[in-house]
Amino acid sequence: MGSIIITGASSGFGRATARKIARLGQPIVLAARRLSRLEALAGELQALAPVKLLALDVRDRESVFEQFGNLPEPFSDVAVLVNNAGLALGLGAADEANMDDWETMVDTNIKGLMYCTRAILPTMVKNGLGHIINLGSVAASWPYPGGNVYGGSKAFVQQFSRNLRSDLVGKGIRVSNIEPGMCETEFSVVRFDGDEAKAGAVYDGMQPLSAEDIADLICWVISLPAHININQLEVMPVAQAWSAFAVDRGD
Ligand code: NDP
Ligand code: 8X3
Repeated sequence: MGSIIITGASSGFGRATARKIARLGQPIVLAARRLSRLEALAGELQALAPVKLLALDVRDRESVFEQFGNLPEPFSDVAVLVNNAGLALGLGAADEANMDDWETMVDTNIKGLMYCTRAILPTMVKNGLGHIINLGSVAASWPYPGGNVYGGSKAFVQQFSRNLRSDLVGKGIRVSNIEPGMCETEFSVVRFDGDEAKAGAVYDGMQPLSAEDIADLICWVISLPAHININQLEVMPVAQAWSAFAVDRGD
């Protein structure tokens, strides 16, 4: 029975997935920067499953390889990696965007996900068994004003997930890219730099997805028989859909 690593387990999808998956009793590794949050979560879960906490910034390549490479028993044989840590910063137009925000999104959503994947893959290949679950977004496929680098980073996740499948075919490893639309977590609070009112307004008068909805999907994807690979799963709340093209009529 291999272990399950969840990055970004201190909030939102990661925390909800940890809560749900702990019921399986498999060893769980919870990773995030805010260790106090992980400690509180471990307090809830350790009666259900062995839990290991990692204070980890996925942007720190050395730390990712060091911490993932030195997991003790019974956590070292990783069966599932949920690459969930990620964020959006800002919703401004590209010509006004903050370069630091752009770099943080690239470093976290692209490079961090790359490091975690590369650090764990050799174990999975050696075992001939594994499942990488990446958290993409509808923003990977559908542009919206202010989505610029965030959407670009999730487009990387989409294509990287597919290319991983190409590299890993025949090695017993599954790769799934879950692409949610609007979901009320701390995502918008982070995007709007802690402005709770602005974040709350995003979900005013509509029913967004919940973190538990996404956790259910992640657990379902993992639970499928080993010969089934969900490549990509795009999910939106019913209250969200696409809009017409913007057309500049010069007025
Ligand atoms: P939350 O803000 O609630 O959770 C994000 C998690 O990512 C936190 O646990 C945070 O932990 C962690 N994280 C952020 N930066 C780092 C870092 N450098 N190193 C380690 N962990 C980090 O958001 P969600 O749960 O909504 O988001 C989870 C994923 O889902 C993200 O990849 C997001 O892009 C994606 N997503 C979200 C959608 C939504 O509408 N909510 C829709 C589509 C995709 P800590 O700060 O403690 O490090
Ligand atoms: C988060 C969903 O629609 O804000 O990835 O881009 S959205």
